[in-house]
Amino acid sequence: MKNIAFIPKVAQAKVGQTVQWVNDDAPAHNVTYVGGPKFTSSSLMPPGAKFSVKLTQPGTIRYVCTIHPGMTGTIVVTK
Ligand SMILES: [Cu+2]
Repeated sequence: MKNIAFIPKVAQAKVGQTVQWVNDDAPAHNVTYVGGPKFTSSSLMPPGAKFSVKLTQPGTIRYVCTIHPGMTGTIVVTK
């Protein structure tokens, strides 16, 4: 997370991999599940906080930061 955005906005990953978000920004953010393969959303992440999710099934994950409108991200998970 940087400049009120998820970077990259769209990521590719494989089942079995773990994705990690790092808040490399000044404001706090969160990672909130919207759709696709289910994961448990993060709590509020202050600057420097890390959050990870293990990818267990294929599909297109959509998530947002609920604090900042337009701060959205996608992970395309393939086998
Ligand atoms: Cu945010």
